[in-house]
Amino acid sequence: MNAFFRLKSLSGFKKSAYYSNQSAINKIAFREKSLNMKFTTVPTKPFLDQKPGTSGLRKKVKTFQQPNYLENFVQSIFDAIKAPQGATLTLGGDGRFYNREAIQIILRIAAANGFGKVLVGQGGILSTPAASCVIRKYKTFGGIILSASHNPGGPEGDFGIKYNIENGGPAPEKVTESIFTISKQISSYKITESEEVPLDNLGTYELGKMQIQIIDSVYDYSELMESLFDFDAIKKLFKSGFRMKFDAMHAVTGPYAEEIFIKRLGASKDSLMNCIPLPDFGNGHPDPNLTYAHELVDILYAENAPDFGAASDGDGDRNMILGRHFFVTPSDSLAVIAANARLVKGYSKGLLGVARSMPTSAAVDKVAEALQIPCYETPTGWKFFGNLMDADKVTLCGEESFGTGSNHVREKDGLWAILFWLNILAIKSQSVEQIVKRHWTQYGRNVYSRHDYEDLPIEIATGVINHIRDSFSSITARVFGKYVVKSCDDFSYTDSIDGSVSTKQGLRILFVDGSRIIFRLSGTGTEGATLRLYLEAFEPDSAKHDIDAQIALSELISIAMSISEIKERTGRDIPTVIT
Ligand code: VG1
Ligand code: CO
Repeated sequence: MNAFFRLKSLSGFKKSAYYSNQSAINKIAFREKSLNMKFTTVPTKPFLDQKPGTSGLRKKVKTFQQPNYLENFVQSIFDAIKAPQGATLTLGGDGRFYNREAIQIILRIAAANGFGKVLVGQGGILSTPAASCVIRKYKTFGGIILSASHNPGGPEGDFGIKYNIENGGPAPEKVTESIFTISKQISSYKITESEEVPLDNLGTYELGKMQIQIIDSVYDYSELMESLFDFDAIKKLFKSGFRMKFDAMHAVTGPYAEEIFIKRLGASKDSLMNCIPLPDFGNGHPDPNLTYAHELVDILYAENAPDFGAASDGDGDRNMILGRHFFVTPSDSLAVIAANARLVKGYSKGLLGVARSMPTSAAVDKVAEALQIPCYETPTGWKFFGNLMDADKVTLCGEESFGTGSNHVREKDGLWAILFWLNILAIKSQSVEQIVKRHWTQYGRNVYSRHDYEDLPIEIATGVINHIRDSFSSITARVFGKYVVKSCDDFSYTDSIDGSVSTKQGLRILFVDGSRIIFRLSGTGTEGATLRLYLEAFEPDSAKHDIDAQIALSELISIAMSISEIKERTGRDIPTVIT
């Protein structure tokens, strides 16, 4: 045993006892005398590029590995949040390359900054929704999540870090702005000296006065899921011969999926694929969409395809839903979940309201109207939903970018969405395709697609955006084929709870018939710029619902091309990714 921390093994405790005997464990751990720690204050110089984007600070691993880069940002977080002495922090990540090293550094900085306790996911792993669950369940002051979500990992890949507040959700803009301001002025950080903290065994360690508790977050998260969904009904569904294929894409949800689908729900072992988390995601791109999850897509479109397919992303907050030979757009998935929520145990009392990000299709708006509940439109990024959920204004939230979630945590939640669908399927005895098509017949179809142009030179991408904004006055009221422009704007949002205003959240071209073209630049990339084009057209006529989205949207796509001059300005004939 080294000089700086002591392990109290919990192997004598059963899992359930582990949680109910929390205070007993603490007492045992504290029987050991705290050791004197050697704190150091290290002088540093600011990096000027530590501005958090849509979801935390994301950079190349190599950037994070520079001396003091991570340390500066973590100290800036701690300076910004001003946690009281002795506060508890949650810490974990998606397991990507550099996760373990970063956790060791953060623990030592946390100890030097006066935290009393850190809850760390076993092996340093916590999916984003599980981290949100842990922050809420154990009422920790906040949490640090290490993830670059669906961005590729490995030594040449991406790394990321974000701070979540005590409600379990991403820090709002006023906090991320304060972190950025501090990061530009930082002159030193505090750190303790320590040997490596073992992260793999459940147990409690002492690092000076700070306690480190390695927790089994798979258990906490699975319990939460079991409280929301009818596991018996889903078990019966699997017993009846229903076949599923879930692709964890070698990212964080593998262990969670094993516990929930195999152990608790009795699905067969071959229901899961790519469930071993790897630091480089098996050299893949853990983004659950038709392009990057093609291995799963091929299975679901093969002859003897399973009934249901699903995937989640690097940090487990995104989901993709597939039926046999059928893809459910995330916007439709949100609408179907909202329309069927009352069938599901945890939501049987109905929904308080729903919220979607601005570029997400208005399919859920139609459901909200029918249910006579409020529907909110927020800027892109989950951080804008937190206030609405905390104020009990909404139960469900969603984004077109494969993110769906509810007020059970304050993050989008991939496995939650998949379980929601399984629960609906167990009750309705209809196929995924039937459920979606009947939904369209009832509410009309919001035909939707997103085209991404990745890795563009930044000046060219901003040039496209500026050009579109400049043409607003000349295109308003103009007629393009069967479409008439109603209005154009740069979306701005005023939070109805705290009054904060977020401007420049995406360029909207709105048409008289409700169709929309939206352009915005991504805030999660680490190289060049990604230009996103979102397209939506409403089709009330069920005789036309079977049409392929790209064909149905072809006229809007050419209008978008002509207004934006994307092809001329970028030299790209086709988008990098279409979802
Ligand atoms: C993208 C998505 C956005 C999502 C964000 C974080 O942001 O469009 O809807 O909230 O990623 O998701 P951007 O700025 O690149 O468009 V995740 O799973 O990457 O944390
Ligand atoms: Co993610």
